[in-house]
Order: sequence, then C-alpha cells, then structure tokens
Amino acid sequence: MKIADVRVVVTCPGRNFVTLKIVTDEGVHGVGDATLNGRELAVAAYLRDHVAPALIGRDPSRIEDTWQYLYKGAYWRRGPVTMTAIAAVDTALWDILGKVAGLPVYKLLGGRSREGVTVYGHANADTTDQVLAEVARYVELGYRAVRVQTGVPGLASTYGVSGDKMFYEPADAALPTENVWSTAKYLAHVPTVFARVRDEFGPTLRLLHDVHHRLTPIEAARLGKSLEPYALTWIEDPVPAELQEGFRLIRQHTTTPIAVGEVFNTVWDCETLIREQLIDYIRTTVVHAGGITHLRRIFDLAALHHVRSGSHGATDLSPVCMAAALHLDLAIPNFGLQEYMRHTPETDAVFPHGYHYDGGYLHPAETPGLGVDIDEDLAARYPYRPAQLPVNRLEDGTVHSW
Ligand code: KDG
Ligand code: MG
Repeated sequence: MKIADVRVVVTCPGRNFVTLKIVTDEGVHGVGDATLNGRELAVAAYLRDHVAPALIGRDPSRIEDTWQYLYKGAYWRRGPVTMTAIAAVDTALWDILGKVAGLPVYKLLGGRSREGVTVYGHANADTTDQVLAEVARYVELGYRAVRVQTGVPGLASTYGVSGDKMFYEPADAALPTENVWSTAKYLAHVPTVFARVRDEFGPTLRLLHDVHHRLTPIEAARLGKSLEPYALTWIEDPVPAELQEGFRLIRQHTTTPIAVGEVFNTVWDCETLIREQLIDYIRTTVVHAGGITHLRRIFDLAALHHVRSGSHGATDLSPVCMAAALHLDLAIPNFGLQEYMRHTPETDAVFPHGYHYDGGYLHPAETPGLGVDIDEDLAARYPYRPAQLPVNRLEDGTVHSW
C-alpha cells in the first residue's frame, strides 16, 4: 500500500480548523488535526508546500520512520508549526493503520486500561454567584471534575470568562484585541471564589483552575498556598514555562498540584519538569506535540516519574484531535484527566465522529481507526476567517503573558 494523495483542508465552521487527509492507492484514508490557533495558515503552508510532496509513494504503515523522516530530515527541529504538521501526518497514519487492521486505534496502543476517559468541563462567569450556577450545571451533566474561572473585580475582562458558556472561543478578532491584567487584584480574589465553591459542592468534586502563564514563581507559590484549604486537583500554567527550573521555587512552597504543557511541542520542553517531579500533570496533546507517536513518548517518561496526563482539549483542537487523544487516554497507564470543551453543532457536522460523552466520561469510537472523519463538501462551505488570540497588558500598559 502506498500514499497516493495528501490534502490540506482549511475550514471555519464557527472557528478555523486545519485538517490533513492522507489517501492510499487502495482507497483507505486517514485524517489528522493540524490546527494551531491564530497561526493556522502557517501550518497549512508547511504541510502543502514542504510535507505533502514528500509523502507521495511512501508506505503508510511506516509510522515511526515517517515521524523520524519529518523531524530529523527537516534539520529545523521542534517549534509549534513543525510539530503540529508532523502531528497531523502521524495522526492520519495511525488512523489508516487502524482501518487496515480493522481495529480501533486504542487496541493498537496496547488496549484499554480503563472503562472511560474522565473529562473536565469549564465553569466560567463574571461573578462568584454566577459561577456557582455554572458548576452546578456541570455537576448535573455528570461531570466529576470542573475548571472554575471568574472575572476579577476591578478588571474589565479576564482569561477564561466567555459570553457563550459552552463554546469558549478566545480567538475573537482578525487582529488581536487587548485585555488589562492586575496580579494583585487576581491573587486577592481567587481564594474567595474557591472558598465558596468548596462550601457549596463539598470536599470530593475535583476542582481545577487555569492561571494562563500570568504569575512569577513566587507569586504562583503564594497562590498555591492560598488555595491549599480547597484541595484543588491542579492549578494550570502558573508561570510561563520556558524556564523549567522556575518550578522548583513553586514546589518548595506549596502542595497544590501543578499542571503544565498545553503550549509544549516535544519531550524536551518538559523533560526537566517531569524528571525532577516539578509537576503533577502534563498537558501536552496530540495536535501540538508531534502526534500519537511522540505524545506516547512524553507520557511514558511521565509514568516513570509519577506524573499523569491531563491533555489540553480546548475548542481550537478539532474533533480529529479529540478522537486521537481519547484512544491514547484509554490506553496509557498514567492517565489523569482529559479537558473537554464541547464543539458547536456546525463543527460536529463537519467532523462526524463516534466518540461520545456519558456521565462524566468520554468514550472513543469502537470502529476501526480513530472513528472520526471530515466532510469535505460541508467544510468547503465555511471559508477561512482571520482570527487571532488576544494580547494582555498590565494596568500601566506593559505587555504581559497571555
Ligand atoms: O488557543 C488557546 C486556547 O486553547 C487556550 O487558551 C485554552 O488555556 C486553555 C485551556 O486550558 O483550555
Ligand atoms: Mg490552559
């Protein structure tokens, strides 16, 4: 069997997605997510211009060899654009392998290690009173874990608080919009929110919070300490993680668990964090970390060091990525949690899929391959719309991490 056709599909059913479709000479096809929020066309061009021509004629079952060929062969290693492109190829090849073998991909990865994939949802609102109602909504839907974000008194807008509660979309304009941030106001407010949530929902509901890279290590240490009475499952991205050593300082001060990694692309971005046990959950996911092949490597390293998975699953990761993530989540021994932000009905129609939610768990499709596809005719009805992520500034105008 040989690869006969490679297509890059860019579509915007409410938000932009880039999808790679690989077709073999025997008519079997596989799909891979190649979406990099706000930089979609860079990955589309990388795939179309530099990767697709080199795939024609290759044996689709040589997944590892193709991964190494694209990673080492390009000479320019790592980086979000390169690793998203490699991820798309890798994911599509696993999909093809599953279809050829007649097995769902999780069985090729060693089979089921659990009955379902525990997911967390996003409760967000401007005020604490409102967010309590949002948490209650997720609890009623059966969720066992909920991420909680609120507005901060004195700030006009805050990360993670959206108008449309179920379908959060931060890429909100053709050019970046700007938000204003105050660490002092934030640190004073967050513990008061979790005090109320714990009081209302008791000790066992798993609670999470995303700091979105906005603190310094000592500020993050203070936040972690202030949240210890509320026993969070994790605080996420407390500091920008370019400096992995920065987490040592946070660890010296707090027992609040830490999750990091949605912007990482390779094992090298988290190797120190994992080896020194500076984090508890690694949030890398299929589309931005080199596909199933490389993510499996990250999770295996993590397993050696008592670090569990907690993969990114925001709406800018397409249903193709979600399907692939679920197969890996089901198979690995050190699964922790899977983020699950629901896609809009328009997106679900463009990407028909067999995974389904039931009582706090997601279950991958049992059909051969990944159990997800792209409807190219429907996708063509939603042309690309430029959209970028916002920029964050301190109250004095200094550019701050978003
Ligand atoms: O594209 C950026 C989003 O995926 C990101 O802001 C969402 O932080 C995020 C999360 O935890 O889902
Ligand atoms: Mg996040």
